[in-house]
Amino acid sequence: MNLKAQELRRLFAQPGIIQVAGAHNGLGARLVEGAGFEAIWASGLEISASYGVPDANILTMTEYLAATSSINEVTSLPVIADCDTGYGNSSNVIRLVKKYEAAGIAAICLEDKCFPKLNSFIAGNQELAPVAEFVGKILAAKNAQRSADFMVIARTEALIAGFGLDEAWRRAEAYANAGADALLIHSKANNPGEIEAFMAGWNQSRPVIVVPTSYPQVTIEELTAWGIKMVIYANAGIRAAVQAMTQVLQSLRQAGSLKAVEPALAPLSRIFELQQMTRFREDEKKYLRRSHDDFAVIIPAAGQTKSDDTLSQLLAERPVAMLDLNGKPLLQRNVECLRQQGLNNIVVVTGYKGDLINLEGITTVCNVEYQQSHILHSIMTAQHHFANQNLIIYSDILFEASIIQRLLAHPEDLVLVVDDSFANFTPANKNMDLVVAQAKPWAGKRRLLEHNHNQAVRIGQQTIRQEEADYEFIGIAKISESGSRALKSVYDDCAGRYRNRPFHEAPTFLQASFTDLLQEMIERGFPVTLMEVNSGWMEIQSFDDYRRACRLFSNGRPADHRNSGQHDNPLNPPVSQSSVIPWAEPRQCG
Ligand code: SPV
Ligand code: MG
Repeated sequence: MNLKAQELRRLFAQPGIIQVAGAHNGLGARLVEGAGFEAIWASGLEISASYGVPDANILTMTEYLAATSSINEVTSLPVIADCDTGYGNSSNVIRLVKKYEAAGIAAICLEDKCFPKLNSFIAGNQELAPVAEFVGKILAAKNAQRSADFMVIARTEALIAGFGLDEAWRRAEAYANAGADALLIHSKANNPGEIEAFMAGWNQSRPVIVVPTSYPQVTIEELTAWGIKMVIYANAGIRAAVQAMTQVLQSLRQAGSLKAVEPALAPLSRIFELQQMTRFREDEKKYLRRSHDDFAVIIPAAGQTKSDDTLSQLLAERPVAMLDLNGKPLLQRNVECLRQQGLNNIVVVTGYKGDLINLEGITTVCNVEYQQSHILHSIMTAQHHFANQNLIIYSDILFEASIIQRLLAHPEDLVLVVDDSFANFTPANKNMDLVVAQAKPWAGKRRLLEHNHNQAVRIGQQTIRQEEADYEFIGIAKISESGSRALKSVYDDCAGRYRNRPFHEAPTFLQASFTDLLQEMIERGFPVTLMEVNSGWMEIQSFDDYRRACRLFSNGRPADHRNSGQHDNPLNPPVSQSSVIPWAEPRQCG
């Protein structure tokens, strides 16, 4: 069934004249439909012009069909394909009909000139095909169509070729007798006189179509009065576009500024509308599944980070997440890294100077009790935004994508990213989240980290001495769907029991750290799995950390440790404090 052909037949069957406009692509089709026309003429002239070649069968049938299909695909209107002479003889016509009908085109129009045709308004070379030959093409077309509704329009160029009305009537009648569904009578006269005369003598056996390009003064009322059934404004669209584009481009070139021509430009929003961006967005929402759509990333950034040194001056003005690292806040760098991993649902819990956290595309939730509470409360403030699976990422760390990739692929339910390198130096951070593990790290040995299945036995900041600790929790955790359920239920249970009482290392439940809840889960027998890393992350807890981070991003991307020149050595920045201070510009954290 060809629904567009059915619709075109319905238009022919109803009273009144059908108004049709030409197009050569999907954009033109949308404009024609938007203007209220009832069908679209896939114009050979427009399609050829859009390629910058003459309307003389320079293009192939495949190219015309591709353009016609691009029109048909974006419009609900029936499309009438201008198929010139059929691109060859009757055998070419048979294949053409199969192809156009299969593409959902409502009708084809064949003209009785010789192949290759030349546009009717170009003088000379307008030789007509013998009537018998063209009748053969119509018979071939009608016989090749599959659905009864598909229409074959026969166009006579008798008036164009200068053979007069008698020849036009003779041919029109022969084509009607061969089964043509409608007749297009073309004229290049500068007034509609011969069209009116043709209609006066026409036997009315078939509906008649006209293309008034050369007699634009004719009115719809006149055409209707003469019994014309369809008028095709074949090339108004492309001529309007060429006129407007020429003027704008010339003015633009002269003025050297877009401002001069802006009033003549459609706003970009109009282009987006013609591209159906709204529909595209809705479809994306409905159907687009990104690989990690079932994850939320929860970033607790509510507290005021304390620092012993110069960094505290910066942190007095902004949360650590909004510290500027060479032109971008720390949080933005992390958000970009997460998005690159397909993690788009990012929830940041704000508190201290929370209004500064205003990155595009993130969700913010405010922990109004940030002054009295600690990180666990911040994380759970966002619990209504938890997804099936969740990542918890502290706001004062920087990390490489590879850590997130490994973590996302980790099969266990509650996974903490841990590092044992703290044992090799004296960290600035006195409050490390230390972990005692079931299996000791293989100190001084090379190891395959992916094959190391280890679990936490204890976790905390105060009750574990550095000497007994195996790992440091770096502040990144993955919690699966069942892990998230367990975490919530343990949290709810403890919230009731420990309301104003000490909870592991915390003086009250409200002041609990994430590690206190993890310790509780370990004690309740929930496996807390460790994913070991030996590098690929850093925290910003001192001015020195901060300065190193700025250096790392000094090229807009992390410096390559192996190849960094002496001035880029992040471990030994040669610059003074004042020369690396990029926060002098107020925009950075605003
Ligand atoms: C076309 O639009 O390609 C036509 C109509 O065939 S005309 O250009 O008037 O011949
Ligand atoms: Mg044409």
